[in-house]
Parts: sequence; structure tokens; C-alpha cells
Amino acid sequence: MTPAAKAASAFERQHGRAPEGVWSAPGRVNLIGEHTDYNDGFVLPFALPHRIAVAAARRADGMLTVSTLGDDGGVQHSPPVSVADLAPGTLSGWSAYPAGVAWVLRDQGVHGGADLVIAGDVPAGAGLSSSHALECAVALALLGLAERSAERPDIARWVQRAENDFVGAPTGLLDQTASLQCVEAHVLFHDVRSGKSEQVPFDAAASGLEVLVIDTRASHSNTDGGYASRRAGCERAAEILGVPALRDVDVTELDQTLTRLPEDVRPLVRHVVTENDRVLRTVDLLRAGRLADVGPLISASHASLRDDYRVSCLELDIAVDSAMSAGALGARMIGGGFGGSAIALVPTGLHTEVERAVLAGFAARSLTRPRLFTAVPAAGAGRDI
Ligand code: GAF
Repeated sequence: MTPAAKAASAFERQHGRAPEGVWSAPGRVNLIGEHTDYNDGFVLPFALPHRIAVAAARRADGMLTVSTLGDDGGVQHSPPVSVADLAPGTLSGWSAYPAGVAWVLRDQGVHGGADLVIAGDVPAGAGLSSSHALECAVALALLGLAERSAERPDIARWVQRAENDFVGAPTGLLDQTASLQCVEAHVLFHDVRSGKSEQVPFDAAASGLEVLVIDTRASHSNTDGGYASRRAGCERAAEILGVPALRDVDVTELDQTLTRLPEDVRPLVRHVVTENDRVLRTVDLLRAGRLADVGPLISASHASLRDDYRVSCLELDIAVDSAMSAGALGARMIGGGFGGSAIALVPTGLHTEVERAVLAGFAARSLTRPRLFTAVPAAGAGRDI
């Protein structure tokens, strides 16, 4: 059963009536362009087939109820809250995500209460953007119930505000944009500053390749201090350089620019500036149909995230090194880091060897067995039922 069908039938069981609609949104993989979004830079994600679905119906009493269907079939209920009373700091944990979206949409004139039932298959804490998939699906559901249409970039910014100001995670626009704007069979080349996007065709199989996702099962979160401190360092560096954002640092003048900065922020700046450049070079290669040549850029991204940005961890490095040792053309951690997932660009004929090498690398260090799957760009968020 799809997440949408599961959410719909769980809604009927729970509320004794059919939902008015079911909306869903996908998790994402970011091919390249990590920690560039909050520096006004470039990203290149695609949507996963894994989705979070929200079955929803209006309530007349202004209350918001949220029930989540677990993998084991059990249902978890968040305490009902009054939409009118929602305020940052009033909720924490998983229930803060849907409530934060209701809070932010209140300012857009969406006031009504709702019953929401959530089901999904985006692994949580895997760096595949399950929380943003949830928030985007809730946003579409609440807007849909209110019969309000809105532009996807606006919805992405509202969801970002919910995440920043209500949940307390100072994240950028990558994940919401990916979930809301990606389309099947393409990667989304998105310029965060201008808001402009290009759908770039992406058919790895046609090049005899695949994107293997390695969920290390080392749990990842954007709400602890590591993400926020990197972001603050970037903002401090931009201020010292007198530019609006690190996006404005010219890669050809990077070495000289670094000399104007305190030692502690230099590696952060080096990562962001070179990563933006790698995104642009990757897009050029994809437009030229040269996917296999993207491998070294993907690996350079990992080295930069590991050594300069310092957001990798043992499990991510083992995933990347094992995949490369077995013939991957490139591999890197994705998302915020400190856990979560890596990707490897793998010749299809080497899939089994790469998988075996990764599993052996984890087993040799007695680490939890990672989950591996091949990812093909899927559809973005929308209404299912
Ligand atoms: C997390 C954040 F949510 C994104 O905004 C982005 O900064 C990413 O980490 C790193 O590229 O997924």
C-alpha cells in the first residue's frame, strides 16, 4: 500500500469518516551542493520515491489533531492543540513540525482546525529530509482544506519559517524546495538567491550507472548545535568580507580572500565557495550528458565536507571509502551531516560489489548494518486523493 492509501485508511479507522483529501511530499537526495543553501548558493537535489502522506479533514472547533502511523502499525497521537494558541516554544519533538506549519500558515489567513493522520516511508533521522517531507505535506494539506492556492517557492519559504522559528532548526531552503519543486526523472538545479530553477534531465541507467543511497543508521539531526555553529561561522565570515553572503566570494580569488579572514572560519568559506563551483561544474557535465565525469566532483565534495566543513562522521566516511574501494565513481555524505546518509555513483555492474564492500566495512567495525537502495528521481509533492 502507498503511504497515501495507508494514511487514508488509518484516517477512516481513527475518525470514522473519510478524509477530505490526502497530500504527500517526498524525501530527497542532494546530488551535490551541501551547506550552500543558507549561503545564497546553488543546490542540485532530486526527489526520492519515499514519501510522507497526510490524510486530512477540517474541524469546526479550531483544534489541530495529529496522529502518526508507525512502521509497526501502531498509531501515535500528539496532544490536540488550538491553532489560535500556537506559539514558538509551546511544542517540541515530532509534533512541533506539523504544528509549526499550522502556526506559520495562520499568518497567511489559514486559521481552521484540522484532523491530520500521517503515514510515510521516508526513513526518519537518515538525512533524507523526512521532517521537511512531513512539513511540506502538511502545508499542502492545510492549504488544500482551506481551498487556498499558493506558489511553490512561497510555500517553501513558509515551511522554512516554521522549521526555523517554531521547531528551532536554522535550516536553509534546500529540502523544502526539493520536496515541492522536483519532478520525476530530473535533478533540480536551484539558485537559492534568485529563486530560479532548472529541471535537468537525469537518467543514470541510460549511462549504465546508478545512485546508491547508503543510510548509515547513524542518527542525524539539524537541531543540535553543529549545524547552527557552521551557519553562524559562514554569516560571520560574510560580514567580515563585507558581502551579503558567501555566494558572493569569487572562486578564482579564494586564496587571497581567505587571508582576510580569521583562521577558524577559513575552512568553512573554502568549503562553501568550492562547493558552489562544483555544483556549476556538475550541471555543465550533466547538460553535456557526461554523468560518469561527475564522480570526482562528488568525491571532492565529500572531502571538503569532511576536512573543511567538518560535518562528516565515522559511519559516513566508512560508507564513502568502502564504496570507492569497490569501484564507485564518486561518493559523498549528503544533507546536514553528523550521521544520516551517503550516496555513491556506481556502475550498475558493480552494484553488488559496492554493496558488499559497504556492508563489510560496517561489519568490520561492529557498526549497525546500513540500509542501501538505488534512488531514481521521483515526483515532487502533490495531492494523491
Ligand atoms: C539540511 C538542511 F535542512 C538544509 O537546509 C541544508 O542546509 C542541508 O542540511 C545541507 O546542505 O538538510
